[in-house]
Amino acid sequence: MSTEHFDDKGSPIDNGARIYVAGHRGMVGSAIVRALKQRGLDDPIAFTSSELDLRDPTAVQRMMDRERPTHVYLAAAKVGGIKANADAPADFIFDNLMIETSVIRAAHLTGVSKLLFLGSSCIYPKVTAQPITEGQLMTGALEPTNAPYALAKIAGIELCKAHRKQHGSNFISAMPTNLYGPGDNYHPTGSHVIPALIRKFHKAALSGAPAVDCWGSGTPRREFLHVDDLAEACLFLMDVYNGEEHVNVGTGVDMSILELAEMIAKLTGFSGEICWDSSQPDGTMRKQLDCSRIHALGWHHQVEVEAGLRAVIDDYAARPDEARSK
Ligand code: GFB
Repeated sequence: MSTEHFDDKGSPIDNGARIYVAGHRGMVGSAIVRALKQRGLDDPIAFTSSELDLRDPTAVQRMMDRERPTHVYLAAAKVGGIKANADAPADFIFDNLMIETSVIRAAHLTGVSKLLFLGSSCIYPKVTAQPITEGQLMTGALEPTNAPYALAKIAGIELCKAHRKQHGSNFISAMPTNLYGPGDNYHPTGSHVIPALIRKFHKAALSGAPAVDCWGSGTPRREFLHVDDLAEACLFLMDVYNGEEHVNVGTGVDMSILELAEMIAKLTGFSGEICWDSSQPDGTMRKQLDCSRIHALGWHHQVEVEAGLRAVIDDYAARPDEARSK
């Protein structure tokens, strides 16, 4: 294992740690909580958005002063699929900037030992060499459908780096690829592609509909990571990584949206036609991550896409009708 990114500040989380998970009700935060519990750690410090508005720096500082966490997972974010981003760009940049600024600043002011900030693979240029290494950040223009969100996430990386540089804070950043898994958002238009297609194909299979409409051309490629794998990567990085540079987290394997649609059709039992609605955006054509850095540290994903999708679809199909819209 390379030690070039290590310094003497990091120490694995133990039972003396006071862990705060920001965003514990979201898909990523709840997976981190599951992973912490699997390790036998106590329930982390956590607040719902009605108990604490993370966009409010004063409220966040008050909470940090009171709770004095030692380790922070910053998994809270406003997230959504390609259309949600395009429809509400102001919310995506404002909410994310405010959350990051409030939590990272308060973590510094209360002397948090270590903080892990979570970003997204959309931080990279729209057109760039594949697979994408961490060093390709800010080497080209962003994808317009999610530039406000991406810029907020880039600001989060820089906030961590700046606090490290100026104050010696051990704040690290992880950039996951497209995620899926338990706790995903199945909103018909606001969700990401996996829950959107599960919802559409499952419904069509049940009703015997002859065709399902998918967005765009089907040719863009995406890399999909199960959120439980991401949670393990977060705990792993919290234990071993103390570097300034952000770390890509993915599988290293991508697939076209057409291939994804065919896989979800098969798994949901839909045998009709798959149609492509060219009035909807494709977004970036490819954003496959180079995961050499985290692989060299010793982490690899465990869940392959087909097995992960099967489990998620089984869970979705077993829900009562009214719970499928959530
Ligand atoms: O997952 P998704 O919404 O987000 O879309 P992005 C991925 C691809 O799936 C796009 C296509 O090419 C969509 O056109 N697609 C096909 C669909 N059918 C559907 C559908 O019914 N619903 C959806 N949602 N997509 C997001 C960013 O980009 O990814 C965020 O906007 C973030 O900022 C996130 O980075 C991970 O991968 O294009």
